[in-house]
Amino acid sequence: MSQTGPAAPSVAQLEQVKDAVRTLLHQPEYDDGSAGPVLVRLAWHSAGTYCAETKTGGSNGAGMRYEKEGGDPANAGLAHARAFLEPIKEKFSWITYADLWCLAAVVAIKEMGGPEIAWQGGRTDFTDDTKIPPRGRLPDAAQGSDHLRHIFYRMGFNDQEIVALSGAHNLGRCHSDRSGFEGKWVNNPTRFSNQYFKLLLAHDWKKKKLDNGLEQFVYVDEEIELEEGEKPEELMMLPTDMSLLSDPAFRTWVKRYAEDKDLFFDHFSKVFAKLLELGICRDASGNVTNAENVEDGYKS
Ligand code: HIF
Repeated sequence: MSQTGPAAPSVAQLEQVKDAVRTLLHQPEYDDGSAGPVLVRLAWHSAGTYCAETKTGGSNGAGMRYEKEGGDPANAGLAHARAFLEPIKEKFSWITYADLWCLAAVVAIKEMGGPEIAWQGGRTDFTDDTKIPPRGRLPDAAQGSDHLRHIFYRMGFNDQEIVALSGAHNLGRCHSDRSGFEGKWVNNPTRFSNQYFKLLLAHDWKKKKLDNGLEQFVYVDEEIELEEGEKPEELMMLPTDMSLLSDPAFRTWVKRYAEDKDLFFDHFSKVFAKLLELGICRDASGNVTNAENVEDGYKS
């Protein structure tokens, strides 16, 4: 039997939460001064466990609150994002963690200069860890295009959508104590733009082996004039990022998004909205129908 979820919050209630997220984004002591990028990664990892065939995983449940999912090495560092949001959850206890994580990413992307992304609430939080899917569903950055297709086709995305999503690596950075990779993709990692695609195409990225044995790709702008004592800035790409260049079907979209920021924003907005809806079943009025009966598993 399917039931509808809790009553939808009013527009004013939602605005209060969005305002609170906007305020917390400013974190001068953290990374590049913004909580935005890690909040985007939190939302993506909450949704990116989805499997279209078995209808398991996805953004319902907020499973990362449990060790089974939160302790997955693929989610290393996301405790920071969850901690940033905790005071908001305390203040607005009516919103579920699952909704808050997705909404925070939508607010963050917009605040960082990105597009408006359609968002619908109604997700519920698991009350135990039994519905959490097995680990191993998130992508491994050390691999290539076959792996990307395997992971993202499982969620129901196509090649164009994979490339559009990838533009989110315009934001944030890699941390040696989280993924083991190091550095940021673009010079300004708290500004959403199509710079990631432009840089991918513009530079001759060189393979660099890190002390931990991982390989990433780097570019150092040697032309740039430096002040005394300043070190040239090194930008990075993951092996998975580089596979967007070497794979012809992916590369076509990299070029289009590098040339046309509006097209990228339009496609990104649609595909990120789709990502956040993974695993959420709604009736014709938009009410979530898998929210209250998660104990029975996902039913479409
Ligand atoms: Fe990421 N991603 N991602 N990612 N990601 C990292 C960081 C961010 C992959 C690997 C990594 C997407 C896809 C993929 C963000 C957003 C998105 C890191 C570094 C790795 C290794 C983590 C760390 O060390 O802190 C792989 C292999 C992906 C498949 C292509 C999405 C499209 C690009 C879906 C997406 O939205 C964001 C934002 C960050 C920055 C986090 C931060 O803390 O700054």
